[in-house]
Amino acid sequence: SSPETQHQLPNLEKAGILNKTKVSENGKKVRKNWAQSWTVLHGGVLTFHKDPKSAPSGGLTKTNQIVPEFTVELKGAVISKASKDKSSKKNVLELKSRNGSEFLIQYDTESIINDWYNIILETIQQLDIE
Ligand code: I3S
Repeated sequence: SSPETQHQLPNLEKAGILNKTKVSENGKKVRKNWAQSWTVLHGGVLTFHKDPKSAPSGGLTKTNQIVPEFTVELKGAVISKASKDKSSKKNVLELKSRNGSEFLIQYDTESIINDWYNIILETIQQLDIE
């Protein structure tokens, strides 16, 4: 197809360790469960993987290392810096998906959180203009 009709997925990609918790599902509040997560942004989708430490094997087997737990479609999502009442932790982002799921994302190193904030925001904006 011609370049005009090609729908490009955002080519923004990033992966790293973050702390995350779901805070709502289908618009309903759920109990926080903070855990470390190998987090991958690829093709406009953010995937949180299970904390290997939570696996029965303690993450010592290869198959338990990278198990997806939640995926968030960034099209139509909203990312913001969380207000103080959302968490007692520092450097917290709030990610709301179009289908009513809400996650908090946190990391003690501010620059790491800022990098994630910027790339998620940029991805959402790219998906908006498609
Ligand atoms: O927003 P909340 O309810 O104060 O969140 C805290 C609780 O989820 C707490 O666990 P319990 O559900 O057992 O009370 C967690 O240990 C805390 O980490 C949560 O608050 P922060 O401020 O860390 O997001």
